[in-house]
Amino acid sequence: MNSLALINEFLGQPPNASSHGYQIDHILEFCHWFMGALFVGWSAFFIFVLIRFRKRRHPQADHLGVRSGISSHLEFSVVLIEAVLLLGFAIPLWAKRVNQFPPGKEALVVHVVAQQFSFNYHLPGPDGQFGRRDVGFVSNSNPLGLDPNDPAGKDDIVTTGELHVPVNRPVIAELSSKDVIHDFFLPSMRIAGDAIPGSLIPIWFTPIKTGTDEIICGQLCGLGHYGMKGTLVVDTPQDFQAWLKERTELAGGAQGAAPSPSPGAPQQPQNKPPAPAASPSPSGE
Ligand SMILES: [Cu+2]
Repeated sequence: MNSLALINEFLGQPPNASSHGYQIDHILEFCHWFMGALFVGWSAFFIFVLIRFRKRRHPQADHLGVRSGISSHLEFSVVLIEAVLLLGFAIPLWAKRVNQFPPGKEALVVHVVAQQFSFNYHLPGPDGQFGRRDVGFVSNSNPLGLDPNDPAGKDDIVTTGELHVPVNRPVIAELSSKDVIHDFFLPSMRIAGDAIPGSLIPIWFTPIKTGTDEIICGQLCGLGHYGMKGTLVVDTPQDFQAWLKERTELAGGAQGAAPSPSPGAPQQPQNKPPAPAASPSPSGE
């Protein structure tokens, strides 16, 4: 297998660090070797016919062409190998990635909100519940628009640039975007997913190695796209808990400092900018 794996190294793939990544690596390796064999085979055949059917030897064209069945057999084998790759490996692996999500209780769920040109991460904090978000609350100090009146959001953790996850535990990342289409790409986890405005797209992976890896944006999303990089830190469970605690304390401090609306005011969206009374909102907001 090591000589097969050479091709991934040659292509510049970072070492795999996720539980499913080896399957993707195998498909990549096999496809590249198979395409290499096809390239060499067809090139040899091309050179062979150039020499074999040169004009000096065959001044008259032969209108019957090839009479042996060898080319049909060859083409059938190529189709067969490709069908096995697609039906036997690629589609089942894809189905597993998009259908068989780990149960929410077992996994770490994180909201990934892309914007030009960074990724924001939203974790639920110790209570395990995500606070409500609303575009009306978005500001420089509140990039995700967390509702300051929602008690579930008080302990939420919001970070930019660096995402911490624990090792050997499934991570479900729910992708969304504030502006254009981005792509949350974790090369070492062998997973990527588009972040599309108006959509919530979940992806999942299980890190199997601690360490620091790169997060990049996989869609050309604007002039600053090249700089849309982040860091994925895979911690031991203890380190992850310590990080969570530290971030929760930081978040608590920040939330406490935020001005809260008067307690007697009517309940829900009093922080929203008032909509003009005459025009009903077409978005149904
Ligand atoms: Cu981007």
